[in-house]
Amino acid sequence: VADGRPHVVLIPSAGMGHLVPFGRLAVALSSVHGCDVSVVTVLPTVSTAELKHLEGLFDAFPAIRRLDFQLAAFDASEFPGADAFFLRFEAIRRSAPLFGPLLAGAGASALVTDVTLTSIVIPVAKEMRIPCHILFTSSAAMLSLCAYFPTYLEDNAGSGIGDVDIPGVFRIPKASIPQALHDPNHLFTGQFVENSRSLANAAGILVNTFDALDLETVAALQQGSAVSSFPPVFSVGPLLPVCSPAVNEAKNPANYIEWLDAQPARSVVYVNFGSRKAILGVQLKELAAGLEASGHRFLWVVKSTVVDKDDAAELSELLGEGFLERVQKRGLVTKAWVEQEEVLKHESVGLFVSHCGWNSVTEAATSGVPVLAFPRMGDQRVNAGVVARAGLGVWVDSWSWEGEDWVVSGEDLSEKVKAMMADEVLRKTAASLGVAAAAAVANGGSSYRCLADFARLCLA
Ligand code: BUP
Repeated sequence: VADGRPHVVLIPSAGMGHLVPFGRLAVALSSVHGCDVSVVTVLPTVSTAELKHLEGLFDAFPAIRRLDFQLAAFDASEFPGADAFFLRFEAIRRSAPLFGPLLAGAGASALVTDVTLTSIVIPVAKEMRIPCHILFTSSAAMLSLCAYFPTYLEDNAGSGIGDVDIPGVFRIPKASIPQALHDPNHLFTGQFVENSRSLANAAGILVNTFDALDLETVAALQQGSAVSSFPPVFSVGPLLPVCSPAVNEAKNPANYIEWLDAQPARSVVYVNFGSRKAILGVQLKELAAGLEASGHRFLWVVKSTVVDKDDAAELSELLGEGFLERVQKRGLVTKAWVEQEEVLKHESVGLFVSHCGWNSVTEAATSGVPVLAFPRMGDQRVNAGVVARAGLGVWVDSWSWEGEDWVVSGEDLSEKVKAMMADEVLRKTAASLGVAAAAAVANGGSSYRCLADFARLCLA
């Protein structure tokens, strides 16, 4: 603690879904809640998007310090075919012995680590007597699954994964349990179970959510219904976008904001499945057919590779011959990064077709834009359940993955889009969630107070 200000060191892991909320937390703690903040940074990043995000953050907020972390040598050939982001989690985890010297040099008074690193950072923090908190970057529903999962495995040893009935929360159907967790030998499963077992040793858990989205689940965790002796849970969301041009990427060549400016209010369907996973060619073509058949205007961010650096395919090749020409008057398709918060806030946007990465869900809620949930992997089906329960959107849970070969037909997609664009009740419910989100983070709101309590705790 310097000059009465706590020094909070943030330890994010890989992928935009994890990095974005850490950046937002860094800004909120540093600019609003009187903390000195450092962010542990591993270079090179897995994706270009992460690198640009970090550069923009440090440029725009010089008060936030960058704490470079050199990974230990790591032989990825042990995990043939593994996802690049999971490999990075593992590389950071195996560099655990290097965290002690890094943190000692930094003079940290509190740590906030990503959940993917919990089991390796908490022991280091304990030895150094630094309180270690977690920023959980997904929904409280997913946190409850994470917390309860080790108990579930013990109670159901040898019988495989089925529906998971979380005491005091709700039943998460088998089909919504992240795919990797069905395979006990998966790299992610080992990391997940170890981290889950360590959650109880954290000083506190910050969740990027707010009462109108996740109140009952957070209450169940607080009351110890899901697991006993759970650490305090702070609902601090929605963590607000960092509004600085320096944090935004170089201008998208598609000039999408100018294009949105020219569209009527709430007439555009915005389609973006996140930064983390490629979409099969056959599904891309069905999506194209569905958007075309819906008759609505659309802005579509297409991603066809897992890591953005590898993405060289032409749009015309990906979406089928003649598609771009046929929709050119009412559709804008781009492979480049768009500033999603800016898009969602734009008054021409009336619907968000989303994979339900948790940041995307919180951004839609903040902007009061209805979501057509189209979850694909990981925590996304659990998050889609939150979207549907909170009334933020609609989830057709039969739109499921089947291995990697799932496909939703263009016809089904188009019918759903048409119905949702015409649904005034849904629009009003989503708008009311936007109002609730703004109230939660305003000075004195529930999430504002939780973050202030957390900052005070770091000072103690
Ligand atoms: Br793609 C894309 N613009 O074009 P999620 C993403 N984003 O601003 P993910 C853009 O990246 P996981 C783009 O606003 C959100 O803050 C988006 O996070 C931003 O999904 C973030 O929504 C993406 O959590 O991660 O990246 O698939 O699945 O790990 O949650």
